[in-house]
Amino acid sequence: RTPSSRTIAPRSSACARLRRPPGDEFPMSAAFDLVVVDVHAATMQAGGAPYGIVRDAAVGIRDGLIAWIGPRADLPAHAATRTLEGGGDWITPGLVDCHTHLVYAGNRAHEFERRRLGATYADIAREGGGIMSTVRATRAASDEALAAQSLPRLAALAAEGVTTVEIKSGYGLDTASELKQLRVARALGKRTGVSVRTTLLAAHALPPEFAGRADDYVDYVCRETIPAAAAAGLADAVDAFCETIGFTPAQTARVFEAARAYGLPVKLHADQLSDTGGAALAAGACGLSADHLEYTSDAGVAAMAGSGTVAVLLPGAFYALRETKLPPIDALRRARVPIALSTDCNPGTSPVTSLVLMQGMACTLWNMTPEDALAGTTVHAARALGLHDRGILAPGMRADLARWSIAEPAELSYRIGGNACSGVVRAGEPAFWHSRPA
Ligand code: DI6
Ligand code: FE
Repeated sequence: RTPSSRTIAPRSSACARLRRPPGDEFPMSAAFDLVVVDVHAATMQAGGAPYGIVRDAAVGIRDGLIAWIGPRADLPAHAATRTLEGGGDWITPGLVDCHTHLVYAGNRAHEFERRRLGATYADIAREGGGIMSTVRATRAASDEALAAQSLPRLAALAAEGVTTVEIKSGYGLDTASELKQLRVARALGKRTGVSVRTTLLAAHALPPEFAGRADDYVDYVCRETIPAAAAAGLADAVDAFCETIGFTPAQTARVFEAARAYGLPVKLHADQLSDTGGAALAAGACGLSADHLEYTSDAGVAAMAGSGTVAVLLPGAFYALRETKLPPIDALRRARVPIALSTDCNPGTSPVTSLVLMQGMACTLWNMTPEDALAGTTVHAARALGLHDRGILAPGMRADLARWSIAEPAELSYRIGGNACSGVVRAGEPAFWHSRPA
């Protein structure tokens, strides 16, 4: 066989289109914008080898999508405008960080230090610290200042293979400031090339203006903030903090109802510090995800089973809060609830900007397997955002992929620290691709 004779010009060439007989899909040849070779692929496709592994793989990319993936020996004869050599590294789907609060202003390191020196949360709250200090700083920041302070956090995630990030509001707690957070989140996505999904979390905490009037604040969120976010097209979903120190299940249900009225899907901070029935509430509302879940009961897990609601677990907050109650991982597994992992990047309880580290912590602290951990930052994390076009490497999916200088996929969960990410392609565009010393 003579590949060159079957090779056609790239699809972008008008000539190739004109010459192409109707219905002829050129099964023996193809045109790609980009081809990735000399890699092993953990495709995360289910039903085959662990991790969906394809050794000595090649990927053909066209129009921002994966057009072909398989063993390099089977790569169709093709024309490609560009080839990326992987140097024997591994590739995975681009990672998806599906629960972050990374757009905020200020810094709470001094509170961390004071607590280590003996101050209590109550002392710090009395002095106006804690979450309200972040709210004050975020309200006071201009769009530019907020973006400048938040950019390094997004950049750190992106440098470690994250190609999609969810970013919540929740440090504005008034309509204008909540919208400012969402606007900055979207702008950071444009600026960095990372795919950003925004979530309105106005029901995160009670702002000082509504002290003692939580129901009035929920009214305000439902009548003003949700409609304004929907009208501006700034929110992809709505979230709430359902907790004894947050909002009650009844208040949460009202937030969900308002979200539904505006066609916005919901997610929930559920059962993080106590069992308030949050997991069942989220599943009952057809939520995209229920997040945290340390205190979720068997009944909560049963409610999630078969609901399609993804369990998003957050090892960084578990660690930083010195939590000892493990999320019900075995029960979730038995109930076949998909489990995602995320950084929960926030200044109070999870100052984390490494999603890969969350994989390792989930394995070591919770006994998850490295394969489940990688599924948790790829395919299941995408589903937690309602995204079905990414999270696995397969034809038709967005060509979001991360390259890693590792010897096998388990190394992503095994290593603690360092950054093994050696390349990223986002929607078919190389963001970086390090050549390795020979
Ligand atoms: N759960 C948490 O642990 C954080 N928010 C939430 O919903 C706390 C956020 C903060 O302290 O800034
Ligand atoms: Fe959170």
